[in-house]
Amino acid sequence: PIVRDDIRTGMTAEAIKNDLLENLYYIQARIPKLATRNDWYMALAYTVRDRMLERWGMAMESLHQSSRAVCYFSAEFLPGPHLANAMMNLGIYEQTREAVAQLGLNLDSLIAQEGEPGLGNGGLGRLAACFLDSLASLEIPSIGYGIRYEFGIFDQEIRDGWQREVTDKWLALGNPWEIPRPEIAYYVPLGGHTKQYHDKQGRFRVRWVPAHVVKGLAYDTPIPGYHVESVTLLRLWKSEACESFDFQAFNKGDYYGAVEDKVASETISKVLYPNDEPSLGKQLRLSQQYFFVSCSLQDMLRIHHLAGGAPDAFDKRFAIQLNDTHPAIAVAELMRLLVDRLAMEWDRAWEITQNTLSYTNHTLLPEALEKWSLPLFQKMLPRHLEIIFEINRRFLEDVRLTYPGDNERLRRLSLIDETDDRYVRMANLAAVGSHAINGVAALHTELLKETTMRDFYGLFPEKFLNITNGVSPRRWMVLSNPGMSGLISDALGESWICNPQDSISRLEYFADDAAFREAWRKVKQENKRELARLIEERTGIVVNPESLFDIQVKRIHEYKRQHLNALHIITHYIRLKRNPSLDAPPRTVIFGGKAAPGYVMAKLIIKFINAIAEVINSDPDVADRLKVVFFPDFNVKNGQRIYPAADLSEQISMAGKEASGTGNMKFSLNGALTIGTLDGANVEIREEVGPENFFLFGLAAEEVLDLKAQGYNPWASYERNDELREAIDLVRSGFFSRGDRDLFQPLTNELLSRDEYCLLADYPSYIVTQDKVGRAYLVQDQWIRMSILNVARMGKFSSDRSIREYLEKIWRVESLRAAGKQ
Ligand code: DL6
Repeated sequence: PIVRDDIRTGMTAEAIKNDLLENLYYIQARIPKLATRNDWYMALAYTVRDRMLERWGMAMESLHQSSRAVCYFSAEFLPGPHLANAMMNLGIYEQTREAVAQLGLNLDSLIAQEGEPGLGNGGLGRLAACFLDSLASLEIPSIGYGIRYEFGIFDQEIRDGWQREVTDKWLALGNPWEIPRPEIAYYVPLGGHTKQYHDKQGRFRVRWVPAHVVKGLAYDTPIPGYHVESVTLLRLWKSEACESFDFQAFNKGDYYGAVEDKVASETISKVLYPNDEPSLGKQLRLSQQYFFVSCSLQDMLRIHHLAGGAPDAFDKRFAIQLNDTHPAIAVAELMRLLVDRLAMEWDRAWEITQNTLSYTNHTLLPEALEKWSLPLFQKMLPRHLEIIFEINRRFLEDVRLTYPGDNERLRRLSLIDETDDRYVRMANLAAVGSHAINGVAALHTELLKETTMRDFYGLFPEKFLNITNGVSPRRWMVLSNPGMSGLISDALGESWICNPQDSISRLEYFADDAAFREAWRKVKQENKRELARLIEERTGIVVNPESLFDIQVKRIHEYKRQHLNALHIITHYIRLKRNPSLDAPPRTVIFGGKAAPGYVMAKLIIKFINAIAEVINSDPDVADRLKVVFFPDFNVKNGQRIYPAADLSEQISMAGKEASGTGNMKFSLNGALTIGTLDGANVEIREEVGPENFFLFGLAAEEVLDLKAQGYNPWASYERNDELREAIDLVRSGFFSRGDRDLFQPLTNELLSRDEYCLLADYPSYIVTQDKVGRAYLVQDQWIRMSILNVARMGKFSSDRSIREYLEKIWRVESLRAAGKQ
């Protein structure tokens, strides 16, 4: 990094301290004596941000100059707390620690003060954040575009074992990381109708006459790269009324009517929608999607124009990645802007649109594939519906030529679903309007081609490719697990941090070094002690840090099968009660994750886990052998404490359902061994770490399909397996619900009658494999070897590798370094 000691943003402890005091006085308006912890945190955040802004200036300049930039369109970004990550990336961690210590403050407590910007639900939003980290670290000219939700994902509290949702107040104490840009604002029309006319050249044109217009304001957050001079821009849009008052209404004395429009407009960026709930009928969600996409495209056209670019060269300047279908309306909006606003011919506009856009699919779950009812669409986006009809007309004409007479196929490919009522299919729109379509793990992409997007694959196979997800080794190793990262760096030097794929494999040699293994074990032990302290603080449960930490943290969903894990716990409990001298290591099973507020079964699963925990944790017979914890409010901040402490990572979704998973990568990169099915990226993780270092169980995706095709009968599985029957009967008897036999009936009934996610079919092999895990853990030295080998072989799963693949295969964008612009 450049040393600038002579100016305000110097990198020495002295310069940081001076800036910190200055920010405390002049931004927080506090003297040290009266400053609260939050004042100090804010002043420190501004101090760190100051050190990014110079780089920011350079980044903005190069964005305006560069030949091509990446724009990542995502309705969700889950960046996690910024402070510590920014200090690490800027290389000022130790100087800052010293600076705050000189003022009598503790850096860790200031870091802990930062709330979580929860602008995402889980995997998809967190992936977007890892991608921004990699884009910045690889010095790629790029912008992340999204929504500045006033209320992000809810905070989770557990009351009497049930999830309680609490409003997320992430902006309540101020957000020092964002820079409001009131001058960067765009008008976004909504509703109304369209009018046809002829322009001066006599050409046929369409004008949209909206019913109302909202304004989008830009809020910028700099995302620093690791030890580079570059930052990436995260630009989030906040909605506002165009005019704060409707003066006509105001003059008539209708004060409340006048503010109504203001309130309605601001609602658009108010709250993040939870996933796992059908989007049908959620008008606000469609406005959110359109709102942020329109602001972002208008912004890109402005940047392009300022740089002197002609509209015709838009696709040379920008590559847009659609993160799932949430921003898929971009296909119609870009067409509208090019054709209606910039008077471009349809065919050329269509070429530009397709060249610019590419689409990532993140799910095979049919209920997650977005579709919008036609009347709703018509009411809100009448012009877009016309454009979509025209795209569809031309597209289906081509399809007819390729498959004459195949009306069934035509119906499936159409952008309009006419099965029951009529809907706009957003995945079809994204597929037709993009030049590339990718899945997020090898298996997922294959299944996408064979199932969900089979017809599109048949039509344009060349568009399809796989890019397996990855995670940032900076946040998920260096920052979260300094002990382990330090050991690796002592052994290998630091090059692995930016290039794990090439360099971390050298760690394999150290697996044979007894002293290294011992050091590794101690680091894991310390991380577990830390987590045990946190668990006690948050839940009051005391756990033994010497026990096997068996962890499943992720959204609660039936397909992820947290209840299969629970069935294993019950079986293990029954065995321990029966045979106190059972040869198995003490275990602590830890769960974490939120359930969508309207997902009744997921919420019941949380209650189920807590109910089991209550009984087991208070049973003195198993006190030293088994503990169950539900860690409340799983988020990025808590994840940073949880992943490094895991011995065993539970990746037990029904095969064919988890698109990729990224938690599986975080665990393994922190030295946990995986028990998992052949699902999502588990398949590739197993390939990399070696089958001998991975605990595989369960049906493969094809076997699941076969089983279902034959007519799966879960009741037969229940009857066939004594331990399974005993476990389920114990639940049904009310043993875990204070005698209430009804409480968990929806859960047991589903398992015994339908068992959509094949828990009972996979139960026997899961139990056998868990036994294997237990035995392996008893041979500690061998376990540690496997743990080291897991980390050594996980280099592929860095998000830098994913981003390089996007760059080469889809975006064709050069890094600033390669282009010699820095
Ligand atoms: O690709 C990121 C992440 C995957 O790792 C998960 O497997 C997948 O479930 C998640 N998908 C979603 C889809 N939401 N919608 N729509 O969150 O993406």
